[in-house]
Amino acid sequence: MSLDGVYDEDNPFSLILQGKLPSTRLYEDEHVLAFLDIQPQSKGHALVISKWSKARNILEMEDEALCQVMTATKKVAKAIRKALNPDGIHVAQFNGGPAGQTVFHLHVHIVPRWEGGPRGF
Ligand code: DGP
Repeated sequence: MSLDGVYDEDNPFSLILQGKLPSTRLYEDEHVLAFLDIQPQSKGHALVISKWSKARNILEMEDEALCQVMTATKKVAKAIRKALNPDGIHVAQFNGGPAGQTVFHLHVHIVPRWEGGPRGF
């Protein structure tokens, strides 16, 4: 899937927001949701999404939604640090299939990393 195209209301993260797919929720407010990744790269691997934006990637995302997602990302990363005490934290976001994106509802990965563990991505 390239950077062009239309938003698919049946993508997994849309289904989670519609309550049609379960998720392990870590944080939410009226604008964003953070939940655990089902294919974690490490313990505590979380994803942050907008609840209202239909942006597939960062190029499409409204500045307001992007600010909300990134502010929540910082909040969740801090909570993960407190809970799991990692030595580092990846914050990653992919745009388009050739860049590694597989779910086309913009999301930010928060991946805790430990000394001696895999670096991932
Ligand atoms: P990306 O490659 O950036 O598009 O990452 C998509 C991530 O989403 C990948 O790490 C696996 C995860 N994922 C895919 N489907 C689901 C799902 O239904 N639930 C949850 N919690 N995570 C999902």
